[in-house]
Amino acid sequence: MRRFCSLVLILIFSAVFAGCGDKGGKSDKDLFVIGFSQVGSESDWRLANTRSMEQTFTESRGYELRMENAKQRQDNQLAAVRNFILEGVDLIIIAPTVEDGWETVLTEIKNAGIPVIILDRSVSVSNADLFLTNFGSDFLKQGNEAVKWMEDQHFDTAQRNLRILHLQGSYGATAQLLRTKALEVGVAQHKDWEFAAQLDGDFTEAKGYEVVKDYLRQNRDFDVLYSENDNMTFGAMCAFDEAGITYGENGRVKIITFDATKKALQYCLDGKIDLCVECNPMHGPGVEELIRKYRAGEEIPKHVYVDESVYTRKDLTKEIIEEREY
Ligand code: GZL
Repeated sequence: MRRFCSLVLILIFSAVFAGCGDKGGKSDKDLFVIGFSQVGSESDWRLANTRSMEQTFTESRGYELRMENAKQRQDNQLAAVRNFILEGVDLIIIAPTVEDGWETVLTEIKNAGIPVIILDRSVSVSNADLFLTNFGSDFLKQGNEAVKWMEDQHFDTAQRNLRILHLQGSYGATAQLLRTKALEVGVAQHKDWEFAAQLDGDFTEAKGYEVVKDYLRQNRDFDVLYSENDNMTFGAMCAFDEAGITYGENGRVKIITFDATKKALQYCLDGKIDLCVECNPMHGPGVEELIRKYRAGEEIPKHVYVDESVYTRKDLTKEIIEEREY
């Protein structure tokens, strides 16, 4: 009787999961199969990050990259990752939309015996053993670089405080949390700095334009735009243009932006943006090196930070911008 029940269960399981994940886990060409849950395609930075991963993990280099675009929704990521488990991929890479909500699914992946790399942003979990490594940027350092630049400008606050318009990225994303933390600590440490407003631009150009345009209907009284990514900055610049607000080196409002994509660097060279804080999206080669080390049984660090810099107009030339990968 027990054998009969086991046979029935196997038949039911096979029937239920037969349609799930139209790919088997193992590649039929003996490739190393990577399931990659990407945040979305919300910004130029993200497109460059996806391009770097796709250019690195190619079949000719022995990989099958299965990337799922979550369209900036964590529930899409959780579904994609659970499908990767069912497919039995060799490794999972997650670029998390937000930090919270990962404990359960990372435990499921661990129980399935599949290694996980957290890419770009971070996850907030009780046990760091739930992932191999977190490969990305030091976002707090990025924010602190911007605050230091503001300090070095020695803005004239004799008559009134320095007023900062803060355009924030997707709430709960590590890049937003830490770029915001750096600025909020900076404002707390400078009694002559204050927030004009903190607006949610969700890391997109459209939302950046929309929220700044709406803000400008009733408010014009600010001196600095601290924008947590280039695409929101581009949207804000468009709203400033429509409102007749000047900005950049010879304008009334100084602009700080994060990512330092080619388009932002060109605006910086043109004197339209004052500070570009680099956030390097070209993660592919560094992640592949970590995977090679892991597969060779070598120890890999829990956090790996990419090299990044900051740029003002005097640091840039047309040639430097043309040579950049993103
Ligand atoms: C930063 C990354 C952020 C970028 C934005 O590593 O998570 O998300 O700064 C992107 O452009 O949307």
